[in-house]
Amino acid sequence: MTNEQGAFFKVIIIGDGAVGKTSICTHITTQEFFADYNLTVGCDFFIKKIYVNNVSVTLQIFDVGGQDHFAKMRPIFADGAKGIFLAFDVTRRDSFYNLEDWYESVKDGLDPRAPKILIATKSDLNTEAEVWKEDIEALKGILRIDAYFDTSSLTGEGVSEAFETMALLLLNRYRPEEYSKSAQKQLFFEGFYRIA
Ligand SMILES: Nc1nc2c(ncn2[C@@H]2O[C@H](COP(=O)(O)OP(=O)(O)OP(=O)(O)O)[C@@H](O)[C@H]2O)c(=O)[nH]1
Ligand SMILES: [Mg+2]
Repeated sequence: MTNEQGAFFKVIIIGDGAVGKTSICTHITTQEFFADYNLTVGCDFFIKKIYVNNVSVTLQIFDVGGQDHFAKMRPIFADGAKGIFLAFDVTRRDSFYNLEDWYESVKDGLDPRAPKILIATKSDLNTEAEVWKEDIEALKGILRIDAYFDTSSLTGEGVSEAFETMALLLLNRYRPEEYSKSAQKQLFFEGFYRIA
């Protein structure tokens, strides 16, 4: 595995509407933050390149629209994903409890080795928190979560750490012949894409 070849992985981010999935993907790719809510129609995808120990890791992040209206499409977008972020809004307890159902709806399409990273969003609104440490510890056990991060797309807290950890876990879980970018013949540039 040479540095030039690099690694390429499809990952998905799931969670209820308005928890902040698109915001975190936007933050990791362009460092921007938008206060207005524009719901994701179907699915968007983002490309992010991260270096781990001098290996370039390209993440193709499928940002699945969380509104119920798009529920039927979830398994389609998850198909073949090599890693998963499960996102909940720390100020909305319902978004935390819904993650078990979310995971059920996509798990058949995931690679069985897929790293699972649990993400609490909106940590800048921590004074309004409705989800506590004990709840999070319990869910980590139930879903066999690999890593957990408190994040804010407004302040940037925890965002790069979450994506860097995903890249590291992916490199550790899969074999180079599976993730080699040239083997997958994928040509993408960093940024935002919309699936029509
Ligand atoms: N204060 C604060 N607001 C946030 C944060 N992240 C997202 N928001 C706001 O939450 C709202 C929803 O964010 P989105 O990123 O669009 O949510 P989403 O999960 O992509 O929603 P769907 O596309 O419908 O699934 C927007 O108004 C964002 O500005 C955060 O870290 N802090
Ligand atoms: Mg969205």
